[in-house]
Order: sequence, then structure tokens, then C-alpha cells
Amino acid sequence: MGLFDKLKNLITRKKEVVEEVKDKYEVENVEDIEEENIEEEAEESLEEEIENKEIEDEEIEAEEIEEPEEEIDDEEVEEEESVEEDEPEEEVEEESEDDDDFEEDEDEESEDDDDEEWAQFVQSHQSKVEEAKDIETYDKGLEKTRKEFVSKLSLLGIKYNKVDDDYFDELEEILINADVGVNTVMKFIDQLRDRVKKEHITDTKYLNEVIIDELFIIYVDNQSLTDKINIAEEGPTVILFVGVNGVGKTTTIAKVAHKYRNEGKSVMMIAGDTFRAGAVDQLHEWADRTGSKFYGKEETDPAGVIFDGLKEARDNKIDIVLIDTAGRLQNKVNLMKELEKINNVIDRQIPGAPHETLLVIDATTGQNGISQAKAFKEITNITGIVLTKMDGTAKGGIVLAIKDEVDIPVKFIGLGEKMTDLKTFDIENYIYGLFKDLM
Ligand SMILES: Nc1nc2c(ncn2[C@@H]2O[C@H](COP(=O)(O)OP(=O)(O)O)[C@@H](O)[C@H]2O)c(=O)[nH]1
Ligand SMILES: [Mg+2]
Repeated sequence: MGLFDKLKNLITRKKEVVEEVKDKYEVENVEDIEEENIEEEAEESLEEEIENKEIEDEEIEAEEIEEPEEEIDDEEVEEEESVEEDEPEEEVEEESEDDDDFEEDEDEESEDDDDEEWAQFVQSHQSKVEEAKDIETYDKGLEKTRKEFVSKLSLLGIKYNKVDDDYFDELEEILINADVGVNTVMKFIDQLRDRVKKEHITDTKYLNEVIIDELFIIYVDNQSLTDKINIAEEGPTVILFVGVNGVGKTTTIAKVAHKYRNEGKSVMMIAGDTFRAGAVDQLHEWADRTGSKFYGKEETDPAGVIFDGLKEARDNKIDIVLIDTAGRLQNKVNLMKELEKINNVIDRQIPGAPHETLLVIDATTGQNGISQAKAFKEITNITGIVLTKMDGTAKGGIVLAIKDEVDIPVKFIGLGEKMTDLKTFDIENYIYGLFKDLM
């Protein structure tokens, strides 16, 4: 199976996940599904399974079917299996009606098991909804880019029925306008021309498939598809956020805190941006809202605040420490010195930390963002990029440019202003968000 077919399958599967969840919960938007809806749904589906199972059992007994497995499809087999595993309360009760003296302590034991199995059952429902929510957020956050870039791409396939120089010129323009980056585009067009020659491609519609295929190759480039956040094996995981003013550092910290708090982790925010008036208060507020601890003082040396904050994080056995910094790129030498100092104090408190230094870039600033990434890369060791405000731009091609021109993995992507709109970067969801209408 070719790469394009794989992408097509992937997109189809993702569409199905979202549709299935929407149908099941009878909602327009997956994001409207609340925790309690999931529990209700889990309860209902468990009852349904028990009923089905009972009906099946009766049928089996009545008809004496020898190998019923062959007659039911995969889904039903799954359901049947999980019913067996789940040993639902209702059945236990029924059984004990028949067998009244067979007995209470058994009941209690199986209650514990039931609790655990029930939790797992709910969990499987939750992960499905989570998956659908992720897909939907990418879908919405990339809408502008999709509308611009992909619709132009399909129009191109309609306008030209032959692949010629004019076609390539226009394609080049579309890609540059989507902020894929001039160098990336040049390389890309060269590769595409080669392939067109080698494979004797003349059909522009087929070429669209090749284009998607090649864009995907630029990003993947033999690397793993998701770049996970490096979590410390022991002690607090320290994540340092850098980037120029206004790109979304503080809000990103809030969103990251929200994510880890939801996973049940303890979080502390440290206000290393001690320069901008109100910056400390702004972070403090986010800490309160996300149920995170806070450490910060105004008008002091950031390295000092970070040093003290980390000590407190260690003493309080905090899982995740998020450090905000001031981003002043005006003076590279000063910023370099300051970050060096910050890194030193972090390492002194927690050897090996920071575990991540994330550079926050505003996707709407396009090539300017790429320049920032290049500059910061010279100043300090950046381990990942957070690309914010993707929802506000039609130029979502910047992800590809970053990969190709800066070669630092995008770890988070900001797809909107809500707390849940920051997602771990997932190339498959990104591809889905961009190309779902093309297939
Ligand atoms: N639409 C959108 N707005 C964002 C996103 N991330 C941040 N913002 C907005 O960007 C503005 C600046 O954010 P802030 O965190 O204060 O930037 P900082 O100066 O780098 O700390 C705020 O109005 C945020 O709401 C995003 O992913 N999408
Ligand atoms: Mg800030």
C-alpha cells in the first residue's frame, strides 16, 4: 500500500471515530460531551451488552448452535468478551437470588473486582471521546489553513489538466503563501519535478496525491511521528518556556498546567518574567484557576526567583514545574547570558533539569517566527517548539517550514483560546486537519 493510501485510510478512520462518538452521544460537537455523559453512556452500553448476552445465551441454548463465534462479527465478539470480563453487578445479584446462601463474603470480593472493571470500562469510553475531541480540535483549529491552502490546491488540479511549468509556478506560490517557507518550497518543487519526470505523471489530480505524500515525507523524515515531552524519572519535571513577548507563553503555561492537572499531576508555576508589569499577577491567576501552586515575586532577579521556586517544588514533591520567562530578543547577548544563568540555577536545584526548554512561536507571524526560532536556537538549547494561534492563521504550513528550516520538533500546538485547545503535536491529526476535504 502506498503512502497516500495509508494517509487516506488514516483520514477515513479518524472521520469514523468522530462520527461514531457524535452519533452515540447525540451531539453536534464532541467538545460538548461532559464527564457525566460518558459515565451515563458507559452504564447504558453495559446494560445493553448484558441484555444482548442474555438473549444470545438463550438463543444458543435453544438452537444448540455449535460454533456461534463464526456467525457473529468482530464487534459482537468484542462486546461478548467484555461482558465476560466485566461480570456486571446485575448478574451477580441475579445469581445470588438463585443461590441465596452462596454468600456474602464472595459478594464483597467481587464488588472490589467489579469496581475496578467498571473503572476500566468507563476509561475505555473516555479514551474514545478524548480521541474524538483531539481530532475535532485539530479539525477546527486548522480550518482557515484548510480552506485557503487545500481549496487552492484542488482548484489547481481543476484549472490545469496538464502538469507544466505554469502549474509548478502556481503551486510554488500557493505553498509560499501557506508559509511553508521559501527554502522548503524550493526543495519540495525540485523533488516533485523529479518524481513527475520519473513516474511520467501528467494527470494533475493524481499529482495532488503525490503532493500530499511528499509534504508528509518532509515532516516525517524517518522520525517518530510524535515527539513526547521528556518526563523526569524521579522528582519534578521542569519545563522552561522561552519566546518573545506576546507569542502566548503565559497562556500556553496555563494550558499545559490544565492538561497535567487533568492527568492528576501536581503542577507549580514559577514566574520568571519579573520585568513586565502585571506578568507575575497574570501567572498567579492562572495558577489559581488551574489548581496549580505558584511561586513568584515582582521586580527581582528571575534566576533568584526560579532558584527559590524550584526548592519549594522539590520540598513539595511537585510533579511538573512550568517556568515562565520574559522574552526580550532585542539584545541577544543579554538574553543569552540571562538564560545561561537561569539554566545554571535550575541545574543546581534539580540536576539534569530543565527537562524541556520549549520555544513558543506565534504561527500568525509566519517567517518572522521562523527567524525567532533560528535566533533562539543559537542562544540556548531548545528541545521543542510550541506553535500557538494556529487557529488564527491560514498559513498552517509553518509546521513544515519549522521542521525543515529549524529542525526542532513541534511538541505542542495551540489551536484556539480555550484551555483544551492546546494539543500535543500529532502529525496524523495535523494531516487530517489539513487534507480531510481532499479525500
Ligand atoms: N487564538 C489563539 N490565541 C492565543 C493562543 N495562544 C495564546 N493566545 C493569545 O495570545 C495573547 C498573548 O498571550 P500571552 O500568553 O500573554 O503571551 P506572552 O507574552 O508570550 O506570555 C493572549 O491574548 C492569548 O489569549 C492560541 O493558540 N490561539
Ligand atoms: Mg507572559
